[in-house]
Amino acid sequence: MKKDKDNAKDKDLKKNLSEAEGQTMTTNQGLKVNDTNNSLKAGERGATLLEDFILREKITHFDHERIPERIVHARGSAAHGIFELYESQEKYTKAGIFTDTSRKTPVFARFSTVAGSKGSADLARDVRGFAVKFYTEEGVFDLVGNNMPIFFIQDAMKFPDLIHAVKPEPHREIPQAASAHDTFYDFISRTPETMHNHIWVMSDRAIPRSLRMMEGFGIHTFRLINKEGKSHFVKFHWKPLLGVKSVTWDEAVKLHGADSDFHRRDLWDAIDSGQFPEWELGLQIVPEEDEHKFEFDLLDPTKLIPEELVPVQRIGKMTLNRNPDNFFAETEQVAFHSGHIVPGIDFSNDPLLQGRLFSYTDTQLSRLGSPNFHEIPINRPINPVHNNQRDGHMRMTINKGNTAYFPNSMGGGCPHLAKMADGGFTSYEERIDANKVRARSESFNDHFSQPGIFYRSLEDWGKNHVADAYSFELGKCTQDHIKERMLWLIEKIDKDLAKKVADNLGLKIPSKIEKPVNQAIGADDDGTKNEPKERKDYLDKSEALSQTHIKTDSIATRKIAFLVSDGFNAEKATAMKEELEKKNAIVNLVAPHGGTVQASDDKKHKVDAAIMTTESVAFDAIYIPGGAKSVKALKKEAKAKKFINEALKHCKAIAVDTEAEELFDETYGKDFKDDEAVCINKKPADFIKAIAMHRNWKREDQAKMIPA
Ligand code: HDD
Repeated sequence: MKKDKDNAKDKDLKKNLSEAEGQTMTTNQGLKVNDTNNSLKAGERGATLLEDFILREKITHFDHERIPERIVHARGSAAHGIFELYESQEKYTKAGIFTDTSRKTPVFARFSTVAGSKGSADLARDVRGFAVKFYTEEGVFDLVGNNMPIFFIQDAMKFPDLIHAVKPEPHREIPQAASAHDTFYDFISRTPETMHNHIWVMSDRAIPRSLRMMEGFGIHTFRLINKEGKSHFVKFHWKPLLGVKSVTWDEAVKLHGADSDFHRRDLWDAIDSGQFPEWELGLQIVPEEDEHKFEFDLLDPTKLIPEELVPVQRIGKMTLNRNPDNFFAETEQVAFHSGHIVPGIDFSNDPLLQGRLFSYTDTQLSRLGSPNFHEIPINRPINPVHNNQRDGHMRMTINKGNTAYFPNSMGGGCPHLAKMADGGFTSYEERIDANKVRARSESFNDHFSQPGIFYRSLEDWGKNHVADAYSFELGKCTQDHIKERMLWLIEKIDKDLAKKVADNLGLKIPSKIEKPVNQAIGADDDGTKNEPKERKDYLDKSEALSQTHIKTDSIATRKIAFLVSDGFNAEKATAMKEELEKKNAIVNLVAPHGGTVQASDDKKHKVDAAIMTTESVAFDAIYIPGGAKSVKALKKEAKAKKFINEALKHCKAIAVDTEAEELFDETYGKDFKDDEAVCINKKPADFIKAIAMHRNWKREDQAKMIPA
């Protein structure tokens, strides 16, 4: 897909673009500068004069360059793109983006981790934020979701507690971007509603291979409102066309050091090379009259609607096709808000969503520093803004006229109000007749059934990874009573899982824990109203919850390391490269030294990475071409063997030419020659098939023994 020249947001942003090419340097006041290296001094050896306004301007601006990082989701990467609708959804909604198939709605999507600071590593075990700003003709619509379909808590009132528990412990600011510590588990073991989101975080979903290979979810139940004013409940889904793929925990840990910007780089490079990431937008629609037909409450954000019960209808596609021009101006200053909606979309009473509606504008006031943050180019809508809000810090708009109130006659009654028929927004008229109470519905009390469905839906390897993750995380905690409480809760989800984790921790699963189980709920009279219910297995499995439900044979953008040295077999390597590149994979020559390597055809080939500057975790697969001299040189490189051993351990595809087998035999490769994803002297097509598997998990039990 080509970049869309008519993208209205791109045009709008152009008004603020600044390019220095061919321009003279000036101060912020436009004064031409002829020396930016030396301050004004009394004599060449000082002292510096206070008069030096050029020095003062430069230093003052620098001193104030930083703004507070986001309180959560501080680490993020973003891109521009468009959303296109397949088919009108007017039956359900009057929103233009969901009814007008001729539109290409500009979007800006930001992906993030939750717990870490702005400079933390991309591969932290964490939920990923998945926030999309749609610049629609009727105003901005933000879908501020995550890569998991449920949330940790049921009421926004608990959000500060959750975040305080997961962030680094306050006395010594440790650990960074990690949930594996006492305060987090102290909190969640006393808050059983967290168990569903938590088991997702223990799964491979929390360590994606790429931001381009993860699903997105709006999480809450929202409403769609059609022209007749009829409401349907809706859940939003993003389905990645590249499938849902993850790395192993061992890779994640190694990537922290090898390339802590792994996801950011991957997103940037893919878009830069024209391999635009794509997601289909899916809707799960529930008619109002079916609100109470489920085993769970639609307003409870710790529950998903299994796709077996309500299928996801794919209604359109988002394509990210342009990298930002400036990280700070766009990715850092973008301000999302789940309360930014357009006519045709409305909220439900989900108590988590209701609280979010307050938080997002509020946080921008300290983060971006002014109620005028909507004027920042990345945040302003593409349609005109007119109202009587005025002034404030850093106001950009120059409002003309002498009226800033409504109603008025002196301003001709303008800006005038919009009738509903002309797109004026009115909230859905839901009837509410209730007592004012500070309480939680008992329909929110089931915390173990859906984590059970999720766990049972995983493949065996996925289940093993969950057990390993719980064992790692709890193993990092120091307090046994916290671990035991967690074991008691995990057993409510799945007995075998709890047993495995308990064995790894060297602890026993307690048969009972002190009451009340659920301390997250207020002290209601006898403390039992919101005690968690026993698990109910109303669904054994849901295929959509396993990573393999989105099938793809694509190897596009997969990175393949060719391990070579001088004298490598040019003919074979070139043939392999051509086939891989036809499928849009990326080939990198990795050699013992930088510069170039001379192949068997005497031609010089540019080395993409000297082996000491990279690691096998940065690649999806390895190919070792033959060439006696090259193989001999690689045999002397311990790092080349480490490369191969790690790729084997991480269950990746490896192709080896016959001539290179003697190198392979000096690694643990010798024990894996019959492996489905190890291609010894096979055709490129076989290797491509092996790469498309993403990982040969069947290898994992044996590969775990490799001490790499
Ligand atoms: Fe939130 C940022 C997603 C609950 C308060 N949130 C933020 C971002 C994402 C989410 C993706 C980063 C947006 C960006 O890229 O700039 N948050 C969620 C989801 C939630 C959720 C999916 C539950 C379903 N959040 C939530 C609650 C509260 C907040 C309950 C407070 C009551 N979230 C915030 C915030 C942030 C934020 C403090 C920090 C930076 C920002 O808003 O702009 O207001």
